[in-house]
Amino acid sequence: MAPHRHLPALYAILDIGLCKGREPIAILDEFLRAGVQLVQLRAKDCDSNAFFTLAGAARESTRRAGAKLIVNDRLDIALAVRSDGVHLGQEDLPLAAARKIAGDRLIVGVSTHNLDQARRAESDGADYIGFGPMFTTTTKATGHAPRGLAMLREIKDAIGIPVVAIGGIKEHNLASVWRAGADSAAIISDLMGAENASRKIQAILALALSLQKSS
Ligand code: TZP
Ligand code: MG
Repeated sequence: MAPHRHLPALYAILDIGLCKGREPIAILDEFLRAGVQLVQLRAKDCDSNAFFTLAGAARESTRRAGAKLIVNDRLDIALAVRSDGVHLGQEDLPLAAARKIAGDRLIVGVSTHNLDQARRAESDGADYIGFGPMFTTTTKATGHAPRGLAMLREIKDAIGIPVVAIGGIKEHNLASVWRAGADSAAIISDLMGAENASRKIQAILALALSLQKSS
């Protein structure tokens, strides 16, 4: 994989709906200071204008930190702020259409929930897949039962592009997900709700290092 498409072991998601009155960019900066190398910006309840403004600020912070920024859902905003990538769900713009517009300028990730979707995402040219929900999560009503580690392993064995596991992943079960073959683990609530996010991130990155996961 081209170096600029490399995914670190921790895929942090900054969810604007979980900021609890805190300034989103201050949270992002704390993540980055603690060593996060890739952040997805997820803003389900923002209008386009607010999402664009936030994404622009997130772009500045991530660029300063030398970290990657992935914009969730919105290819237009990803392109407008020159993020590193965009993340698309099964109900978002189809991958082929996104590729036609973005060409090779963006990392394009696709959410998948089963083997068929994972294979299709790979053959349609995704740079990585999200796969989950791994475990029970209350952050998103996914409509899917937890997939578990055995299915993660099956997916990893079946495809060649990086797999980002997502859903219910926390500091305490993270190692199991990496050991089952996830190239990266996406975390929302365990980071957004952390009393001390810096300490949690540093512990997670130390764990990744001890398991020889790249960051
Ligand atoms: N997609 C599948 S599960 C999920 C998303 C966005 C939510 C993950 O959040 P958490 O808090 O890390 O379980
Ligand atoms: Mg989406």
